[in-house]
Amino acid sequence: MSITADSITLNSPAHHAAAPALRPDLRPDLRHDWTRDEIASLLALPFATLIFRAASLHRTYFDPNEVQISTLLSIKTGGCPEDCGYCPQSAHFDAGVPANKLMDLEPVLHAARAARDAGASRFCMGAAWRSPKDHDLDRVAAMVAGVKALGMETCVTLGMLRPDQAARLKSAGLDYYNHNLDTSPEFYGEIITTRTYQDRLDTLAAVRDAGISVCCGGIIGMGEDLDDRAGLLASLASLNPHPESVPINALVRVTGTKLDHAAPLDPLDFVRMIAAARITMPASMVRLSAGREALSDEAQALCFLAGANSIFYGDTLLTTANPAIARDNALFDKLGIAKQA
Ligand code: SAM
Ligand code: DTB
Ligand code: SF4
Repeated sequence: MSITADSITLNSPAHHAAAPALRPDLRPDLRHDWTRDEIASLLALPFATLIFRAASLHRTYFDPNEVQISTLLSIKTGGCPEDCGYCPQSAHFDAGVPANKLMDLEPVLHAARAARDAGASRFCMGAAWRSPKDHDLDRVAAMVAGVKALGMETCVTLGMLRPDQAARLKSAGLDYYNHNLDTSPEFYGEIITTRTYQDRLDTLAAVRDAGISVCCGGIIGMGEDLDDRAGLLASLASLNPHPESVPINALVRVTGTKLDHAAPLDPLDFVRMIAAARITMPASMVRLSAGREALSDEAQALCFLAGANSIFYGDTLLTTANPAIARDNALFDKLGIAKQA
């Protein structure tokens, strides 16, 4: 059975329920040939049509009333040599974030246990590095093994990786590596000059080749246009397989960074980006990441409707504010959302 909405043909839940034996990579919704123009057209659809289409696909792949709770910990904060224009941890800006050393193992495991006890099933550790030094990687590998032993899904984001470093993390039990493309290839140079788009793609290939799941997304609200947003999604969806996890961040404007004065993002454009990510990568986790602190409950509800199925939970992301746990719990209660086990 198919439904036609404004000339777009949808596969209904009934259609998918009738074909459970299809391999995920053979399912008709999983395309790797999305063009930028097609995605720009998606982003510009009438809002109700876009959300309907995204929500319909969402429920063919996921329980729409379940959201995964992740907790982030900055295991090495500040003093980063890269010049990412959005980032308070870059040493190129004075955003009041002091440079710290890599944390010891025990406090990291303590934080992971606390996150697990608060309901998180995924623990993501971030380090403000261009790329990890091998002796630091051994210490991070011990953290990964320790968090994994607590029964949590593990993710780290450490900058650029060589293939042998990815293999080292895989053998420690790492589930996901986060490394974002951030924006379109064309707009990228406006934001970052110290590493190239191709550097990022090379790291993603090393992660994929090591057998680690890929977590890769980007940021909107940096002054990019709709075409750049489409270009980011086209780059992500061209990866084969799709990243299993796609964080969509709204810029958190931090005083002292290059993008401090970027124009504010319309929350409905954030919802549109979530919806287009869901449509172009329907089987991936779409993570409603940085920027939730500035979103109303109503805007977040629209993001969940549009296909977001993961949030970061806890008062801080890496260095910036995130909604308080009590507010998130109240929102989940109001919406009837369950935390994914
Ligand atoms: N240093 C590593 C790297 O960039 O490869 C990992 C940590 S980095 C902080 C992880 C991601 O956080 C960035 O790729 C970016 O997408 C996001 N991010 C950083 N600062 C942000 C901000 N102010 N607003 C929104 N997202 C941000
Ligand atoms: C991602 O895409 N967003 C998270 C996670 N990956 C590591 C990080 C957001 C960081 C926001 C800025 C900060 O708190 O420093
Ligand atoms: Fe460094 Fe990552 Fe921040 Fe870029 S985003 S400055 S690489 S910590």
